[in-house]
Amino acid sequence: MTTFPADFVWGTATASYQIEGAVAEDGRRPSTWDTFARTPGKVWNGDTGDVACDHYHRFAEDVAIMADLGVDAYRFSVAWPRVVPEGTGAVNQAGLDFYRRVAETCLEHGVQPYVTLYHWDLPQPLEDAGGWLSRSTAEAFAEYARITHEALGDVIGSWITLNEPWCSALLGYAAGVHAPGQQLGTRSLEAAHHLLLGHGLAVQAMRADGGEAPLGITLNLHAVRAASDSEADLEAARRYDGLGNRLFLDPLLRGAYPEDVLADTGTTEWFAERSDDLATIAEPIDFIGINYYSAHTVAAPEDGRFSDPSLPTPTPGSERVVTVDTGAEKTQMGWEIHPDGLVDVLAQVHALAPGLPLYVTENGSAWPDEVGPDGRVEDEDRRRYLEAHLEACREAVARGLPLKGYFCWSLLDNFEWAFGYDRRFGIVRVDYETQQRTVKRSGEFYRDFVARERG
Ligand code: GBH
Repeated sequence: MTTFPADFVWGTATASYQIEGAVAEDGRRPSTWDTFARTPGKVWNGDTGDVACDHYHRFAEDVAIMADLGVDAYRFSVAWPRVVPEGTGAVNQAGLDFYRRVAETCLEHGVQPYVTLYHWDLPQPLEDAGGWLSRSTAEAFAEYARITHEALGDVIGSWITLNEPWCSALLGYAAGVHAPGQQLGTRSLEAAHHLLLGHGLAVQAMRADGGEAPLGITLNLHAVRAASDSEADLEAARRYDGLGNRLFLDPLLRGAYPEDVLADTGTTEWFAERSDDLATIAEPIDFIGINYYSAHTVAAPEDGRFSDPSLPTPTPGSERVVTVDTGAEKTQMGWEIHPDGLVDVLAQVHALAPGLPLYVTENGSAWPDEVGPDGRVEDEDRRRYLEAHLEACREAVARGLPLKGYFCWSLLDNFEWAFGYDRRFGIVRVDYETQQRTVKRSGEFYRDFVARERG
């Protein structure tokens, strides 16, 4: 059996708005997610991130739990509205101090801090000025990245500019199920472009600031399979892969947008006018992070089964694609479980950028787990999902893919965006009444797996 390299990084991941709470403390100002969560009907049960896991006050306990689990690294995100509360302008030192405390506590426990600069909490004033539809947001992001890099460069092991720009652009500006909740169809691709430009400008700004820490970006990649070899189904798969993966991978790694996707969405001209940005977007990076949850089998709809192109869709230009239920087991999110899809997406990126180090920066699953009478959480479903995907990572390494690390999503149960607290992804249970943490069976499994692999 292949063993993981000795320097393979084992980690856990979280994101600021999902865990911190303390949304009005020490100078933090509202983000688009504060606004969205307060808008009736947007988040299940009216949940907000106001308190969440109270990590802002309990981070030391949470880092200690990671140390007990024996992980090497912690991927957390910095909240832009803590550091530059209005999006541009005045810097809030208290915000930077908080993340320094988190990072230093990690280092004291031998846990390497990996920072994501943007995990969806855009300062509200920037949204009011056009959000990611506006080019100036990209420039503001680069300035915030420079400030944060300058302040924390000595304690951060790796920097990730954006988390999942596909979600920010398509779920935020097309499907409208994430903040800012807009349904603008193909204009969401303009948001995608400004996110990618913001990434490139941020990489340039951080490079100019100096330092050795590797710089990268995290994408949520969709493993895509055609339901059959028919031309129509292969075409559906091309469209789904185009919007879900290549729209982001190609400009970042090849310096060019996929022409078929622009043609499908009628955006060729808009993008042509901005072709000068591609050199910035393709600024060389040191690694790419991949968030992987599921594989998607797609087909062309039969007559009469076209989705209505006027309805909001996360995949504008792919209205003529249906997702097929393969009968595979699903998690509580309804996402099919396909561990081999993880190997597929890693191979897809590797083919595009041979030699570029790869990290799985998120992977995990939601299940309706419960605390048993003995106080234990026997989350066998989550444990099995985790084990199967860790074995997929082993397979990727065995095939020679340059996979350097794995971060389990998530350390803690947390605010699961539009689903509020109703979905639990943690390997550590959070009781939202008492804020008590309980390591689940899956967490113990991860601890033992990592210990065994280290030898
Ligand atoms: C991640 O996004 C986020 O980074 C993280 O904050 C979040 O808590 C975590 O996942 C769990 O959701 O086509 O209906 O099968 C995940 C992005 C995008 C993954 C949609 C699943 C397919 C849904 N997700 N995707 S579906």
